[in-house]
Amino acid sequence: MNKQHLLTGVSLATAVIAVAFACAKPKGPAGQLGASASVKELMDKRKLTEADVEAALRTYTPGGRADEYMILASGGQAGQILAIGAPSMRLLKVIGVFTPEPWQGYGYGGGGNEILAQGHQGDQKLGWADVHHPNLSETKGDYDGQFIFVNDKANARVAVVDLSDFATKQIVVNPLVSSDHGGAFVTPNTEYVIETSQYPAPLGRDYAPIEQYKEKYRGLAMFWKFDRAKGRIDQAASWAIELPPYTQDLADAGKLDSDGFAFLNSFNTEMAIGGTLEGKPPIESGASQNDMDYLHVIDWRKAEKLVADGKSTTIKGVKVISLETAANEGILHLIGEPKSPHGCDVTPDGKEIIVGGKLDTHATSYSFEKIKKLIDGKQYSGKDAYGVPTLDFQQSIKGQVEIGLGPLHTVFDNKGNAYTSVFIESAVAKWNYKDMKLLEKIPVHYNIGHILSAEGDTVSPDGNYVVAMNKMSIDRFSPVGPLYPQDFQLIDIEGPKMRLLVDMPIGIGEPHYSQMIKMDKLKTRKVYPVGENIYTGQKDPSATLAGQEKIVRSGTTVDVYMTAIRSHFTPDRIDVEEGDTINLHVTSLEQSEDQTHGLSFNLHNIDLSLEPGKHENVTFVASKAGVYPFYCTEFCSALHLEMAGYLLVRPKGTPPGSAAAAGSASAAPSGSAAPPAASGAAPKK
Ligand code: K7E
Ligand code: CUA
Repeated sequence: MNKQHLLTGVSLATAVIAVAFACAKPKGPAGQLGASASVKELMDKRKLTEADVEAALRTYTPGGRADEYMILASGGQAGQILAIGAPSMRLLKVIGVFTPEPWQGYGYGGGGNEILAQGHQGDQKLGWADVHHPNLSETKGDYDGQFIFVNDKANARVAVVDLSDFATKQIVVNPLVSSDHGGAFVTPNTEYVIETSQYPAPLGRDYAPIEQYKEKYRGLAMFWKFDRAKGRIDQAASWAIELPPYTQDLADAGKLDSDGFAFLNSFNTEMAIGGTLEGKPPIESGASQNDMDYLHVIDWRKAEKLVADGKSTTIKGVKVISLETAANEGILHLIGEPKSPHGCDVTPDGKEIIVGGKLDTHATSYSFEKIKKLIDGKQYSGKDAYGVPTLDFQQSIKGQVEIGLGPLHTVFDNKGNAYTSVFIESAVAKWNYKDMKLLEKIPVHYNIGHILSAEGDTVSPDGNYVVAMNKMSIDRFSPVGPLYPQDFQLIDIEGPKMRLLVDMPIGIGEPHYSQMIKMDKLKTRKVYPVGENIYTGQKDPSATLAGQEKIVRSGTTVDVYMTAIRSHFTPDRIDVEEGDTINLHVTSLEQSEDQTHGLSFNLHNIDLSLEPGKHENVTFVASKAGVYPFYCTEFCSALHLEMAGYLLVRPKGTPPGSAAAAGSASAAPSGSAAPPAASGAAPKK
């Protein structure tokens, strides 16, 4: 290593290391190396610089100590959400959201199947999603730690995850559009979860020839009404606004001064429709002709009132404010924005909207005050092709800052600084949005997409960390084949200079966005009350307590009321006939923290996770005669391997306990092979 650097480096690191050395004075037997020598030796051996050691001291979090923050990151194509501790950047959990997740028993027979089924579309049983933007629920513009919402760009869906148990409780399908992007953004009191479309298509998902793009294809802003008491989106109370077929992109909700408004940008106002084989320009270049696209300014409170007054039409069961009404009633205004815009981020005070253009070198700050004045005075610069009033760009902006090539997304600290991801340059640009000055740039590795900051989308960001979410990671990690992990880079922004602290590989998908919440805002449950159905939040009607276990047969239907507790299932034998339908109801009787059981059935694609108290219901058909072991899949106790049982499926027409069923010539004793608690042919309740 560079000894020169060690000797001459004058930095905080020196002090920090000196302290570390001092604190690590040896207490061991004489003859051992002094601690300072051994730390230096370690640094030599591991080729660590002072900066490395300082970064380690700032991020290392010993076991038993909680991280200060949690990052809730999009799982990208995995369709999940990742929970990551910060500053340690340790992965805590991958939450099953749109994609079945076997460890959590999500989508392998239990109640998670019903949640996933909410997201199916017609005959399409979707088994994945392209998750882009997780958004935490807010109260008065501050993360409240209760819920997180995410959108599925590929299939226009939004999911609700309850942060009291980190489980997905609802998936809603947008019946009007086929893809989304500007989502899932919440209004400051989570009145609405906003989801805006990406690729225009006929509303209601009907067919229209692409040649009728301008007449028939449309964009949309969906306002999903959130019922906080129920913890679910209320689909019947949700509504939408029809938008022109500009490819709407990111969105953000206004706050404080701009509360009641939503902002979304767009690209392809050229309305290019491709046709490369037909000799037309590809969408990519067709969509990049104009120097300006349109920032959409939506007055959602006004829109809400119009819907309440019945001034909407209904498409596929959703109340929709038509483009014409939106234009005429002052719901929607458009302002030019340069060039191929992507990010659209409202400042913590709600006074400005920052837009980054992928093919631009500026970040542009729009002044909400100016916009509001123009709207209130009806000072329009004109109208777009659909009759939507437009506002003059120069009169709407506060200014522009030259920050580098390919600015995308912007987050904020508590000192009036903005941090913009600069994609083409692979950098984070720090600039002050009060006096519009570029302050500093730091390289990141590589091709940064989104950026996140601690409590960054609230009215009061913390100002200590940002994370660069990089698309590429060449030379950053050990090779794992041609598909490289993405790279999260934690950056310390507390001091006058930004400092890169640590890289975290994300090996599950392309996370687009994430949010970072103070850990102490999360009020997480440790166990469920015995018998809770976590998908309804109620005690399940089939919850089974100790001593109530039974098997109830009614014709070809067999109801099994089962309990699980260290280290047995009761009953542990289920004797049925080929073709029988089994309704399995299983309750974990555990109430000790972290005492989870699993329940899997051989060859039936059933795998449940039974956290303490949890109840699950599974229905399946015993379609083929045979002997199917079931067992606990969590190593729960010393006798975990013994936590097992048998599903015995007799060939059709074979009476219970019949030795003939086994092909034996000898007579079998009569009687039932069902467990002692079986109650015969009692009708299903
Ligand atoms: Cu990848 Cu927000 Cu979908 Cu930008 S988006 S990077
Ligand atoms: Cu229960 Cu292993």
